[in-house]
Amino acid sequence: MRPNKLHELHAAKVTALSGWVGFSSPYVAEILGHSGFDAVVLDLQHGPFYLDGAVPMLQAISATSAVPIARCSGNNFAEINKLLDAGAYGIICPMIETADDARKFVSACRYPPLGTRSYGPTRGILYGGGDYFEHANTTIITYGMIETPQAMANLDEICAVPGLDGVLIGPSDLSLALGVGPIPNHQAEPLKGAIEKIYAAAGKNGKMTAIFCAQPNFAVDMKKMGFDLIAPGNDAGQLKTYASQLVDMIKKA
Ligand code: 3PY
Ligand code: MG
Repeated sequence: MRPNKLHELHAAKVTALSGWVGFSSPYVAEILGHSGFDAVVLDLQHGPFYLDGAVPMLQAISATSAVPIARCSGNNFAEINKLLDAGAYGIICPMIETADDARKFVSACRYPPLGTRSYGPTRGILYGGGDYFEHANTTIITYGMIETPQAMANLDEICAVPGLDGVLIGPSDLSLALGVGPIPNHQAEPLKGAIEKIYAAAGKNGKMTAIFCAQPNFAVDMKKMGFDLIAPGNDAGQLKTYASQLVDMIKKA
């Protein structure tokens, strides 16, 4: 099976960077895949597309060296199975709140005897290779998102769930959970302490650490902290930021 570069970067203690696709566009997925990112995430939670839209984007990512990852819209067995069958090499599950949520999520991603994933890797076997079944359970990465008050209360139990490879912090929802607005300020409490707490709990349990950071200085600080995977914003934010800077720079010239 084609290896998962994110496992290799983690073993080498190198921070991986991921693009994040909200546009319903294979072309955008392909552009991000050719931009130097180690992975590209398709966002089925907040992006305006469903499974039919995700498949051509996974095909587009195949033409690049980026690892195809999908954030599912929820902890849904059928959707997770379809995304994996379509060739996703990792699933990010939003709003994991309890150890039971995490176990249910992991089970959907793993073939028996480790889990309950159903066999039928229609496109996964094309992208991954003929020995897909033998290696899928150890190649595919499971990230549970920590972003609610319940998740913070159950943090240690969630991080201890076997088969959960990593935790991914959603700083906007986490900030809302902590009683501050959705624009994260990682340099101030309460978010600063919450990130440190999640990072420590993940490390104690041997889990990978991942975080979405819309602001560049946020991403740089998280890299310095040692996060395994950082998504420095999404396609829409990157386009808006660059376009605004360009207009500003030329107008001032
Ligand atoms: C959050 O910040 O809540 C996220 O889910 C990132 O996309
Ligand atoms: Mg969120």
